[in-house]
Amino acid sequence: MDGEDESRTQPRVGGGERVEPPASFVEQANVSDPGVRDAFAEDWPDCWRVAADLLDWTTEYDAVLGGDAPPFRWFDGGELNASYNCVDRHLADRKNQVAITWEGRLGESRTYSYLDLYREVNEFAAALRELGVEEDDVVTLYMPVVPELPVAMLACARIGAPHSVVFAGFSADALATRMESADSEFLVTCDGYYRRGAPVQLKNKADNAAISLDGGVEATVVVDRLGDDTPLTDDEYDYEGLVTDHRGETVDPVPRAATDQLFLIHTSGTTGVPTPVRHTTGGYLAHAAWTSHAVLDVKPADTHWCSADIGWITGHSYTVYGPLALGATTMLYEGTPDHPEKDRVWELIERNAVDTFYTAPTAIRAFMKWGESHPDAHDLSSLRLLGTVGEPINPRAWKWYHEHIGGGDCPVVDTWWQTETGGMMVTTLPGVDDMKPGSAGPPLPGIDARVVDTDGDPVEPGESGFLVVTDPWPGMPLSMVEDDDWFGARDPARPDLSDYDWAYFTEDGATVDEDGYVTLLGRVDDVINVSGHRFATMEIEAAIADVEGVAEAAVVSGPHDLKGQSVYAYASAVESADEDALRDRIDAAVEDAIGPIAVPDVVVFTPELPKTRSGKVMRRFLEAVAHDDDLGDTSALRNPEVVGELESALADRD
Ligand code: 6R9
Repeated sequence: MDGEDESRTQPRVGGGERVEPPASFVEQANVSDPGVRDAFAEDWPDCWRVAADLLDWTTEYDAVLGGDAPPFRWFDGGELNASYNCVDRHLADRKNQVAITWEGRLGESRTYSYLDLYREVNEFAAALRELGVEEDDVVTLYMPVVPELPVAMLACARIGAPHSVVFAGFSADALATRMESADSEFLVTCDGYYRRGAPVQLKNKADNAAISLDGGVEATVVVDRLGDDTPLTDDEYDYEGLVTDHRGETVDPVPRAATDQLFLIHTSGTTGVPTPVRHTTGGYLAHAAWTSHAVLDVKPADTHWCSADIGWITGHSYTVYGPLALGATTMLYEGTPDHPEKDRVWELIERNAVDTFYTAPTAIRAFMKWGESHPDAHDLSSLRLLGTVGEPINPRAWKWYHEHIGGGDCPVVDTWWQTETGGMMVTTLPGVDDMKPGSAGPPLPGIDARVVDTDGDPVEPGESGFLVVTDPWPGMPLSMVEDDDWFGARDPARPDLSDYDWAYFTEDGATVDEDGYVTLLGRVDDVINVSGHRFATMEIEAAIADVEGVAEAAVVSGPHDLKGQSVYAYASAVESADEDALRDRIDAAVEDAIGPIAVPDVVVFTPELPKTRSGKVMRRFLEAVAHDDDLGDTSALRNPEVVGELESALADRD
């Protein structure tokens, strides 16, 4: 990779710096009209036609946006099928082009052309129907990143059955909670998968979840990933066997209303109870396709790699639905970035000549730590655009990514969005806007996102406030417009939005500069962002509080070089408890309740938690201790001596 740097850097007003997109990129960009923001603003909401135009509709919509109050109906009256849009319609032009290229953990690869994908999606859709899945039945997909996962998603979409993907790293309990919350009686899973080359069992977790479900599971389909003959009961089916039984069958894609549910996905709300977020067929798909086109600059001839697990929203929108709707090749990777070697990601980019790469700051920080010798050993010249998502990226990591991975001539898009938004909301357009390392950028055209103070008024440039979205957008979830409680008061630290006709508070803090570029400051609710994944502190606390020997527990976020934030748990033990044994039990309990990813990085034992006179745990102090920050005024505490004890407990640990 040569270091030729076409982009210039210059000081920016208000500090930081600006990086212009390289002219060679702008020339070929899907969206490069500098007037695009104004054009969208003048023609809102009809501007969103450009997104809908990327899709094929079986029935044209009557209005771009129906309803000026909830429930909003994007592309009202229109009908379409997501599986048709992601598969069938590409057959005419590119039936032999690779739709999915999969790189497995053991070094194996598999490719599916659009024709292969069409066949398997149809066959599996026929199988699901035979198992009794009807339109609007929710099918849970508890699977690692194997090609059968997008096949199952598209097969569900084909028959109008919403899918609910549950990340394979979640525990049996977490799976059961999500199946119950989604009222889902059908499950597709794997016997297991490989982690760092070693097999991990998954089916037994699914079995344990099924046992705890009141209604049980009507049918379970098992993908054979490990190759050991897992014994199956009468209501369990082998994936390969089902597909073979239905070989050559086709299933007509069911026309769905634009406002019909395409899928649901759970996210950690502040309350600690996983919240189902239900996305629509028309608005969501249009939003995912448009942002893949305008922000990731994906073209049909491209190989796009989004490194997120499909179990998270990022994988839904930018591994599966967006790139496939555009007819591109999407790459799936089952493994970890440092196995078998720390250059695995660069080797895969070189081998597959990846054009657009989308990953998370946590990964970039790890790459940086491992050093540039790993990317330098590979030819990364196929890359045209780089993206990040999931948490704020610090300017140093941004520049490292831009220089060492992009060779200085790939724009970097820092895309802010959420499970709730369905797709990107705040980011530069790579063919239009200058970039400012560390700042996500302006809201996308057609998106009204702003930073407001506690009164709901826009803040002055340079001041911080709350990020809110004050107009509906196509990728907004059904849950948001149907559930009045969605905006219910959850936190005293929230802005007053009563002056707006409608507004959504994102629970993120942010600042904005004089050019309208938004810099994210992190969550203002009790949600921890570990390696780009959301967990409510209450969810983890509940698991710890249940452990025998623990009297009381509180969880806050602490700093972490690589993961962004880490889970700090404070626990007071009952007198007789042995702390080492307790720590093991705490780890096991969190792993059982949620999964290994949420296990606390630090557990501090303390005789008591710091509390106000009214008995409320003072999280602010726990956070300050975790961050080694100044404690400020401790006079509100009933037991100020505890803070000193906590500090020395942490110091002993280091
Ligand atoms: C897509 C996704 C959403 C939360 C969000 C925010 C954080 C996401 C970010 C970012 C700063 C970015 N977040 N992208 N923070 N800069 N570019 O990650 O969805 O898992 O629901 O998380 O992630 O705090 O509120 P989700």
